[in-house]
Amino acid sequence: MSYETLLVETRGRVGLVTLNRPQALNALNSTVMRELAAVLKAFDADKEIGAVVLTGSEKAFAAGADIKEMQTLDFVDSYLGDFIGGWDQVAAARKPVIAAVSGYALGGGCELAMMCDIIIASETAKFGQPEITLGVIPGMGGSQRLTRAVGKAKAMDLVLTGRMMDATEAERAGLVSRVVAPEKLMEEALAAAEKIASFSLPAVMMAKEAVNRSLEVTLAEGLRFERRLFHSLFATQDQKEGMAAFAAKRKAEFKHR
Ligand code: CO8
Repeated sequence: MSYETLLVETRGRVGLVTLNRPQALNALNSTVMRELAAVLKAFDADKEIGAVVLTGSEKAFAAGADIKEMQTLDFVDSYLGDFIGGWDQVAAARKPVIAAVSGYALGGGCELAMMCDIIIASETAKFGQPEITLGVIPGMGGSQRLTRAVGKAKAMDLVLTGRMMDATEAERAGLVSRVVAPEKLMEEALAAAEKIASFSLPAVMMAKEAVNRSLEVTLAEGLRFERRLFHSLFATQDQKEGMAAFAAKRKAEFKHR
């Protein structure tokens, strides 16, 4: 399948998706987001894929929603047309998605990275929610996921001033999990994805589901959910294999991966 705005390839058990609108610094529009939802759905259904890496260009992961396409929208159009409705499908991916971020991740670009499960940043990465400078506010989680990731103080600072945060600050704040040299970004992200894809897929998917659940429910509910998933994994051959391999001091050969 070919895409207008994405480059899609596989590297072993890893799906690699590259945003490809260089003329607009990978600005996001409905075509990008529809194609992204479709490719992630296809990877979810593909038994040969265990994890996905989403990246942009060296200069920009994505510089936000496409301002030129948005500028003439009015309230009734955007409300009746459900503008950006369904753009959050990335967060519904069931397999892990790693955002490999180089350069600008602004507005919708930062929100897109936050819909992924892990953000690995190049030292050149710049994160921000500059919507306030355009007379609007974040529309796809910038006020919600960012606040959960970095806390109220820094989220308010970024959302109200529109300033950018560099990779060091983003790591310190807890938005990104690793910062690497620009030339190491893809190597690091692909290696992390390969590592994840080498494990038992049901365990990986349940681990993702459990961590995400913690953001939505009370601690007691979250702990109950985790315990059910934990117990259920003892019904898999991969649990037998993983623990037998440990006891025999050999590498596990997971069946469901
Ligand atoms: N939309 C459309 N075009 C863009 C965007 C954008 N967000 N960002 C950059 N471009 C275009 C520029 O217009 C320019 O095009 P052209 O060559 O035709 O003039 C080209 O990309 C290169 O950009 P610059 O010349 O501006 O490059 P610079 O290196 O000088 O500056 C910046 C880079 C700082 C990133 C600058 O381009 C910039 O400030 N961009 C806008 C950033 C922004 O405000 N983003 C937030 C947008 S609003 C938003 O995202 C709402 C989110 C709603 C939900 C989305 C869910 C996914």
